[in-house]
Amino acid sequence: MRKKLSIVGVPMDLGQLRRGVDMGPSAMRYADAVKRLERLGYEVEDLGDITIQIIKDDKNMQPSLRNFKSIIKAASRLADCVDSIIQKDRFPLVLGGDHSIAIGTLAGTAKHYKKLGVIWFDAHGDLNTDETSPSGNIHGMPLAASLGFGHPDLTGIGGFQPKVKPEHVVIIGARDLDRGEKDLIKEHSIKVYTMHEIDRLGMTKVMEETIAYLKEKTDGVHLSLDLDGLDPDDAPGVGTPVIGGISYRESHLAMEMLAESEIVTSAEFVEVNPILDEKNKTAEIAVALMGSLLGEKLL
Ligand code: 6HN
Ligand code: MN
Ligand code: MN
Ligand code: MN
Repeated sequence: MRKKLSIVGVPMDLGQLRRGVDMGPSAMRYADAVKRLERLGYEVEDLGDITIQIIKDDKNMQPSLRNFKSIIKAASRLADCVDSIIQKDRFPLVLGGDHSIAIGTLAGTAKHYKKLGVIWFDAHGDLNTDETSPSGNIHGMPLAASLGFGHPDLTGIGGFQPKVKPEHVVIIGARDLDRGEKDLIKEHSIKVYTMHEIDRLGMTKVMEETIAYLKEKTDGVHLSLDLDGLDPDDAPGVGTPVIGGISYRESHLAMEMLAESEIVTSAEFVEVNPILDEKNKTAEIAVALMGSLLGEKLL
C-alpha cells in the first residue's frame, strides 16, 4: 500500500433526499481522520473539498434522475482529482457525501487499472438505473453506472466505460435489493455476500474468499464503504438505514484483513449524515475503520 495519502472531501447531498450528508467530510475531519492516519506513518495531504455546484431547476428536470446535471458535474471534478492523486503515486481517500460520488471516484481510479476490482460494502446494491430505480435517487445507481448500465451521461463520465467488470465486483452486507438490482446481479453473476452468507460463513471466511477472489483476477482494488452497511444500532448517522447489518466488530475485522492482504489501492467512506447521527458516532466509526484499513493495530 502507498505510504503517501491524499484526502479529498465531496460535500454532496444531491444523490438522495435527506439533507445533511454533505456535512459528512467535515464530520470525519472533526473525528481526526488526518491525525489518525499520520500516526500510522502516512504522509497525509488534505486537499479540501470538491466544489459542488447546484444547477437551477435540476432537482425536478428529470424525476427518474434527480439532480442529474449537478451530480455529473461533481463526479467529473472528482474523477479528475482522483486521477491526479494516483498520477502522483498517492493513495486516494475520498470522504462523502452520498454514494452517488462513487461514479466519480471510480472514473478517476479506473483509468489506472486494466482490471480494477471493487468491494462494495453496503446494505444496498446501488445497482439501479433510471429505468429500475424506485426513487429516482442517483445514490442508488453508482455501481450500475460504473458497470456501464444506465443513462449514458452517467456511465460515460471520464470518457470511457465500463469502469469495472461484473466479475471484478464483490458486494458485502446486502440486505435491501430492489427487483431490477436482483435481476442485474443474476444476469451478470455478480458476487454478493448478503447478510445471510455473513451470518452463515462468518466475516473471516467472507473476507478470505473475497481477498482470494480479487487477488487472482484484478490489478487494483477500490473499497467503496457505505456506512449503512453497518447495523444502524452501531452507525445511526445514515440516510437509508436497514436493520440487521454488519456489526462494529465484524466491520473492523473486514478492514484489518484487507490491511493484511495489501490489495486495496483506493477507498471512499460515504453516507455519513451528522444531522441524523448521535454525537458524531458514525463519523468516528468511519475514521476508526479507515485506521484499520490502513494498518492500525492495538499491539
Ligand atoms: N445508498 N435501493 C434504494 C434506491 O432508492 O435505489 C436505496 C438506495 C440507497 C443507496 O445507500 O447508497
Ligand atoms: Mn447503502
Ligand atoms: Mn430499497
Ligand atoms: Mn450505497
